[in-house]
Amino acid sequence: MEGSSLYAEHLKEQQRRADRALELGGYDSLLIASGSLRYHFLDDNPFAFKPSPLFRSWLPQVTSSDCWIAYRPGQAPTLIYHQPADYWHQTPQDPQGEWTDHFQVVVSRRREDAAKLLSDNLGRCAILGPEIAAVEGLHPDNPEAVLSVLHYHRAKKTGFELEQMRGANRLAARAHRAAEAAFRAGESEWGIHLRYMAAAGQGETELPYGNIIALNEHAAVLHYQVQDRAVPPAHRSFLIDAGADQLGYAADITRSYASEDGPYAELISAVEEVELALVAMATADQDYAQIHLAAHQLLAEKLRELEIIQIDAEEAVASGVSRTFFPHGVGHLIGLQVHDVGGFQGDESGKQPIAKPDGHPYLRLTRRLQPDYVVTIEPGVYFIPMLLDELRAGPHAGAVNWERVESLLPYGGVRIEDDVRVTDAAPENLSRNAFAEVV
Ligand SMILES: [Mn+2]
Repeated sequence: MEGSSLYAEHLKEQQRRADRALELGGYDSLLIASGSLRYHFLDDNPFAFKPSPLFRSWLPQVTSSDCWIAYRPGQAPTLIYHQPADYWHQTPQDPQGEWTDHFQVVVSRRREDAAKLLSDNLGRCAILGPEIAAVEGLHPDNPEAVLSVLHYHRAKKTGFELEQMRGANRLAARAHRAAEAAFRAGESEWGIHLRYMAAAGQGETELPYGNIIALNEHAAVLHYQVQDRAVPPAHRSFLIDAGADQLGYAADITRSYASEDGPYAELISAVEEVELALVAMATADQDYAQIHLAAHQLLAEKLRELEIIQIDAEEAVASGVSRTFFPHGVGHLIGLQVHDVGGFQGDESGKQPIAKPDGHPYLRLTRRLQPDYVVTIEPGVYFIPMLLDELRAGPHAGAVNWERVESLLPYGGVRIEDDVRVTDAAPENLSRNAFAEVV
């Protein structure tokens, strides 16, 4: 069965990475907590539980709290599987599935018992997990030397991980289609949000991040987190940044739609052209920070062509004017976390961080790309009143065609984002492939 061999290979790779991390950190063994429930203040309702990404990288199939993976190089890993005696909640099912062939499974009924159930001598042990997972005898210490190695190598996805990410993109693409239809049908942000979740088959606590469902001016709010219940008087523009999850792996996709032809629709086409050019740059050995700087240059050229600015692209980039319209990074690593770890690590030691380019504080990735890294590419152009006011009050006010900007303010902005796998040749566009499949 192909799926089974993919997981087995994936697990072997996690073990190789752990071997390396333990060697460099000077440890004999590794313990990884899935985590524990957190409660609202003065309340007995827990927050939605998300297993630690470190735990998920070994066992994405197990999503319950208070589990522990124990691993000593050369031996099969052990799973302390927390299955409490509890008639108030649905308890985790008995261990089943392919992964049980690869772990020695020990069931625990009380979270406090985890240390006692670890019969093996673990020697000097690095314990990874959130503080809240601590029980007697097991206190996470998260040694930096170990984490750095694991975080660095997470950028490169295994075949198993790529399969999950392709699947997550298919789920998201199907839901994006449903959301676009809801926009065209004149629904509210809330209504579009519900259609999205229904089509993805995922609720708010299952999606990898909060949906950004922005109509009209709201598209200028980069992480717009409201879903307005009211149907707006007009549907001019729609920006949707929404993903999906498959076994803990995220998709992160953004699309922008115009309700009619005109300058805003032209802007969408321009940003899409830029986005595709940037995606094509995502090849092996490419310095990702250069893709970000190229985004500024290419977007500034479009701003000039569309008569939004009235200075040359080079000048717009050098003076910082382009940052008023494109004030975020061009993308990030993606995997078990939407903004995956290790974006600035120059090597596995974590001691050689790669600085962001001056003046670009929001870039999340500065590494040189390698095959099987998965990154997002997400240029955008926005009309953000706060940033426009600053520009207008400063020395570069004359760079902008303010009449044009005023006419575009009611549309908010445009962002287009795909998830892209780097290869030795042309990149694999997970998002566009998914949209092509779900037509
Ligand atoms: Mn993103």
